[in-house]
Amino acid sequence: MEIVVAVSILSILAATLALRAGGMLEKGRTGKIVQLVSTLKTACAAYNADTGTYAYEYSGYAGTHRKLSANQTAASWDGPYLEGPLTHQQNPFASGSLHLYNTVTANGWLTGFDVDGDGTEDVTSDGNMLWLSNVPADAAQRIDQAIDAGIGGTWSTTGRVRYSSSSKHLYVLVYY
Ligand SMILES: [Ca+2]
Ligand SMILES: [Ca+2]
Repeated sequence: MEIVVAVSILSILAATLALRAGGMLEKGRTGKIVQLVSTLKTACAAYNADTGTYAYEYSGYAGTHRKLSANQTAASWDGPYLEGPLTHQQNPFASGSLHLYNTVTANGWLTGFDVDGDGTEDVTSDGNMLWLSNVPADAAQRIDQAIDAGIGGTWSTTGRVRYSSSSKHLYVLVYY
């Protein structure tokens, strides 16, 4: 009888610890993306101040497609603006990828961002948009809460963070 009770308590403890570890892992992933957005915002602002244009940075591409991390020939370019290239591994979700675009409508995924949540899109062309694939809905919502706190409307369609539950794509307006 006592052994049964002890085993039950142990399995409850193990389950609790596993849950807590899962929660911490999830928080770590969310934090990594929020941190990446902050780093990219600083880099994009500096690039824009120097060149008057919006940078793009595609993970896994050659230097000509990595305006923030690879040397560019334009005289006004004064980077690198990132410590290293943007890499697929900076998307912490399994098999996920990511790119930074210089338009918020990249690949026709979006028509724009309703930054203030009033129902009208405010940024519809030029701007830096970070795209991430394979983002689970619960993680997307946590990232939204971290960046879009207090913005009205539906969390997945308003503010600087947008999410498509069908494609599992997360879109973050980094700089505009
Ligand atoms: Ca608006
Ligand atoms: Ca949002």
